[in-house]
Amino acid sequence: MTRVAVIGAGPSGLAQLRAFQSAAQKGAEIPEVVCYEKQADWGGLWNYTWRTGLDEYGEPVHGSMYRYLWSNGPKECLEFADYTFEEHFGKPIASYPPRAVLWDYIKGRVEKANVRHWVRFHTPVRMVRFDGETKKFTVTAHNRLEDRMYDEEFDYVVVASGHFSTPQVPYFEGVKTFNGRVLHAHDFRDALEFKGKDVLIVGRSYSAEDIGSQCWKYGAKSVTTSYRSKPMGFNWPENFEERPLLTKLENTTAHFADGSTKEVDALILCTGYQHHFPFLPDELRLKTANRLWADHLYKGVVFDGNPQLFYIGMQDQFYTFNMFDVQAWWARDVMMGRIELPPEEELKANFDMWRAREETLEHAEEMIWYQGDYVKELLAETDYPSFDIEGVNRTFMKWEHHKAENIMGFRNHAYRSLMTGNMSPEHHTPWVEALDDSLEEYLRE
Ligand code: FAD
Ligand code: NA7
Repeated sequence: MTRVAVIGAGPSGLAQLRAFQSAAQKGAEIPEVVCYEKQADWGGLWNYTWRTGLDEYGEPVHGSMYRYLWSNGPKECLEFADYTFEEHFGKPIASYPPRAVLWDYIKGRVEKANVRHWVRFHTPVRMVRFDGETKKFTVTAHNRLEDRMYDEEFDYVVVASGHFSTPQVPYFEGVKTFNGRVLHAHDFRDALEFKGKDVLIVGRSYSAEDIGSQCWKYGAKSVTTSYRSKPMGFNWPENFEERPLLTKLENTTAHFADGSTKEVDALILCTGYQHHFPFLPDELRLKTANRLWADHLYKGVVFDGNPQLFYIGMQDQFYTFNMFDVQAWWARDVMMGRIELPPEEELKANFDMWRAREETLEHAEEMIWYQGDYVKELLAETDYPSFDIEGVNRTFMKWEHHKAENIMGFRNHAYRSLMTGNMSPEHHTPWVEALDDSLEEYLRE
């Protein structure tokens, strides 16, 4: 029997499990699927942990999410086409759910699909090897509950271990003797730690924007973000400002590229993450920057060095859950022989076409249409339920507009579901006043 190993049970890995289960549900004979997950539960980053550094077994902590995190984009843009929010919650809900609500939703679909027994929890994958003669992979995994390592053979491997967990940490002069707390976004957990403090953030992307906004919301005295390329340019509140790049620190004084200085209590490096796969040998390991068209992946999914190896969710993301779904459905169909991989030249030409277009992209709007077109291409080749991708793009456009209008108020808006056609209600409390991020509070009438 054909055997498939899935590494990771976050949204990408779970998309792969659901893809196979949905084929089985329709009567197809499916391969045996084994999913290895190093954490105690599924949901990937959405499964919050209070831990930082190393976990209870001494493994690097996967989680980068923090308390009070609310979706940074409309939920209507990530909705599963085969399992709507309305089906899960029994009613339409507001558009920017906190983490616990999204985690509940992700879990709901796979609980319904009844695939938990495919997952081996507490089991990090240590190594994957490929034998060119037998065309089989050997996966070495470590069962941490029994503290036992073992090998198993597979025909296909799907890497779904995420790429927002291993921080990219630049050095700044004087950081060694800075008299305040220094951390990377990966280790940020609770904004209340920074209440009353002057916080300095390096970075200008999602983490800088959201961690800065959170620190402000939970009472930081001031927030200063520092950019390398260009400012985010939102209409920030009065005690929130953007400055050019940090050049050095002297005790508690931060110096910036424009010659200005500021006294700060804490430094949070929101400087991004590395694609990090310590369990893969050189010839199978994906090496790419965080970009919309990742290096080495044909159709954004198949590893160019080995057509039995797939990667899900490795691109930079506007689209998330439903993009992972179409990728997983497509990979499934290759593994099940429903899609025949085109010849190498054709795959390469397809890759070059997407890469060339990626290199012309300048604005977020163009990037969103680009990723939407990519989702469309894969969707057309599988039986994943079709959905209105242009409608999703247009919802992203509204989101961009709402952010530009009011960065601390964009989450008060509501959008229409592209899956059910129903309008979502406005949330009962404006985001800046909503300090309790629990599922119960969010769903309260
Ligand atoms: P992950 O969620 O990272 O899951 C990977 C899984 O693989 C984990 O469970 C991990 O334990 C497991 N794993 C890793 N290594 C191994 C190993 N060696 N062996 C076994 N298991 C392993 N997206 C949105 O749509 N909306 C948001 O608001 C949003 N906010 C975000 C906020 C933060 C702070 C971050 C970091 C990301 C955010 N994202 C958001 C993007 C996020 O990447 C996706 O939503 C999603 O979690 C990606 O799913 P994934 O399965 O690819 O990766
Ligand atoms: P991103 O989106 O990869 O952004 C990384 C940011 O870090 C980006 O603004 C970079 O600046 C900045 N960066 C990286 N290296 C440096 C150095 N050396 N100096 C200054 N600035 C630097 O990561 P995020 O953590 O923001 O977002 C990741 C995910 O988390 C995302 O999908 C969200 O949904 C949540 P640049 O812009 O290149 O000038």
